[in-house]
Amino acid sequence: MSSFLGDEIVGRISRLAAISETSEQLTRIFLTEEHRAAADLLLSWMRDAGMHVQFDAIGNVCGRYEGERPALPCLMLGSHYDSVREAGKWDGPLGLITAISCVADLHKRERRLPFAIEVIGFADEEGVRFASTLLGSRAVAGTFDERVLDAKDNAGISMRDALFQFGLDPAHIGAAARSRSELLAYIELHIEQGPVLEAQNLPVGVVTAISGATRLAASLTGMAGHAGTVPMLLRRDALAGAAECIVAIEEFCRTDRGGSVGTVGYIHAMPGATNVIPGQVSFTIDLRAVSDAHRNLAVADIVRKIEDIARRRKLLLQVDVTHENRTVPCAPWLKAQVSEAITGEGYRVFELPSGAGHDGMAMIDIADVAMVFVRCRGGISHHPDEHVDVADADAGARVLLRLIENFRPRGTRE
Ligand code: HGY
Ligand code: MN
Ligand code: MN
Repeated sequence: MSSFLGDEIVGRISRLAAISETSEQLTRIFLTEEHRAAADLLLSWMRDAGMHVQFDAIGNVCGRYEGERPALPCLMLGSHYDSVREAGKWDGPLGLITAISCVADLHKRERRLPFAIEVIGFADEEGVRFASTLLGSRAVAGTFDERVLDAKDNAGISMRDALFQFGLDPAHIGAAARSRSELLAYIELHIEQGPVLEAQNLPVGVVTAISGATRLAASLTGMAGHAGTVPMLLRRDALAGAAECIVAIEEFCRTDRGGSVGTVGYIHAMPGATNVIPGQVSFTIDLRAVSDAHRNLAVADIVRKIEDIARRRKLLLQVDVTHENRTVPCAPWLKAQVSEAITGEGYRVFELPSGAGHDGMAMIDIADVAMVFVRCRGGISHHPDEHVDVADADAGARVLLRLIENFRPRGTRE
């Protein structure tokens, strides 16, 4: 089957994936050399697609393809180009590269629409380096919380200093903000990161809502000591306490009828020597649920559980919320246009929620949002085995291009 845009997209996915912290695995973190190199490549592709380009005040890449006349409001497309550690190469870049390829196709045909198109690559959706996420899209939405500039990475570098070292001035982040009047809508194509479309034997799906999430940073302080001389009953072992907390979080979520999911993705024990009882442990908690109300109840229950464990073990507990996002519904008027485009490409329309977070959770503050999901093999994501078949990449591109060319701003008569 001829691959309309799929081959170009797959080739670019691989080229971008080669820009990584290490050659063995894909890791591309906010405000690093890899961030800058990836931005340069993406900006070159945007230029080639006939867009005016900009690298904004927080490191997002932005391309604008003018409409029938200058200064028209835009349909904004995009996704993120940072990654988790040892990531797959499709999470983020598929939506961004597909949007660029769609604009390039319009440009090749010298097609201009009654609105502008802007494609934006967000610099930090995953929040790996500073534990706070959606930094690029929050800057665009004008909701960037300056307090996060004091957050420090694992090397103790603050975001403020990292921005300066990268060549950006934190004082200018406000310049990245856009207003609602400039945007007609925000639409993001993204891999599903789950197994549902594969089970439905469908290449694409319509997202109904983006699940909210709460991220917490916990630390337990006990008493370091000699591994050979301190009797077990006299220990205040912070790592054993953290282990009990982690099992309690898993047990809570596994038995929770409200369908919450809890993950401890990072843990650090100090001083970190084989023959020393850990005196200090820090770990993260990522908690999600099908509704915001249930997620908030689950967070409260889990914090109470780890408080009880800390008290019983005579450990000092500090737990802080580092990130919180409400569940964001996709706009019915936009979902209808996504469904039309899917039908137009000959596929059955299937709606599904997103368990993963996306930049639309920030962009909702300045535009209605919609998402197109593309099937990924085995639903695997945040893993090197993450994969999209070229035919599905092509299907996603054809649906997105049809959606763009038939897009009608809200309230437009049919
Ligand atoms: O964590 C998430 O759901 C997204 O991949 N940042
Ligand atoms: Mn991700
Ligand atoms: Mn993503």
